[in-house]
Amino acid sequence: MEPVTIWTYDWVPAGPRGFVRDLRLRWACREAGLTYTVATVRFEDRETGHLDRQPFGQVPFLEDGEVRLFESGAALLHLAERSEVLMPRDPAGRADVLQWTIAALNSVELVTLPWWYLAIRGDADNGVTGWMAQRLDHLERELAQRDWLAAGRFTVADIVMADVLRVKRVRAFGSRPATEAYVARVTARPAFAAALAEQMEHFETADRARATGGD
Ligand SMILES: N[C@@H](CCC(=O)N[C@@H](CS)C(=O)NCC(=O)O)C(=O)O
Repeated sequence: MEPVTIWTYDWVPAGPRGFVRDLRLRWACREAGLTYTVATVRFEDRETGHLDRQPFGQVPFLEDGEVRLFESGAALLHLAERSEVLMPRDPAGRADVLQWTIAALNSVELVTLPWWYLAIRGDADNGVTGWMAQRLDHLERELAQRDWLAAGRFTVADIVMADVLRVKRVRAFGSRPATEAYVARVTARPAFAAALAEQMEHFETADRARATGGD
């Protein structure tokens, strides 16, 4: 099988390193044993340089033969179609994975992202806090009942949910032991550690190239 291509930025400032969402795709490919190459667009050109591939000028996006996908969730579900490791094939298990993947993005990240955005601007006690706490409390109740989110085993839904929840600041208030254990369990997977190390190395290599005028 041809490798898929994961697109990310050539470089980003230190802050977002380790959290750029190409990590989700690297992680999924590693879990599934899918080979991939990484291609880059210039960070400085993000508003203009690749709008044909990502209409919001963001990363990641994915190429798999004729298939081109933006949105990390869409790209992950595409990878899950390629490997049963990421999503079971029985209708009930598949449906469970789909609903929890969308829930991670559209019910949890939908709230954690604006909260985080306000918090890093010094407004941690903002109007979104109660909303986020409520969402995390509901999730805590779910996670207290099982080790993995969907289909009774690790799936792509865990990649997205753990990636959303591993932002420490988001979990820094309230006591949610099942959520803590869940994030620790999912991020203890070797494929996560390898994807994280690879992303850090990618941007450190870019630092070195820029320092020597290689950009
Ligand atoms: N919903 C999108 C969000 C993508 C996103 O926020 N990407 C960040 C990097 S992790 C980005 O490109 N930020 C730069 C920008 O928004 O200009 C997805 O999941 O793919």
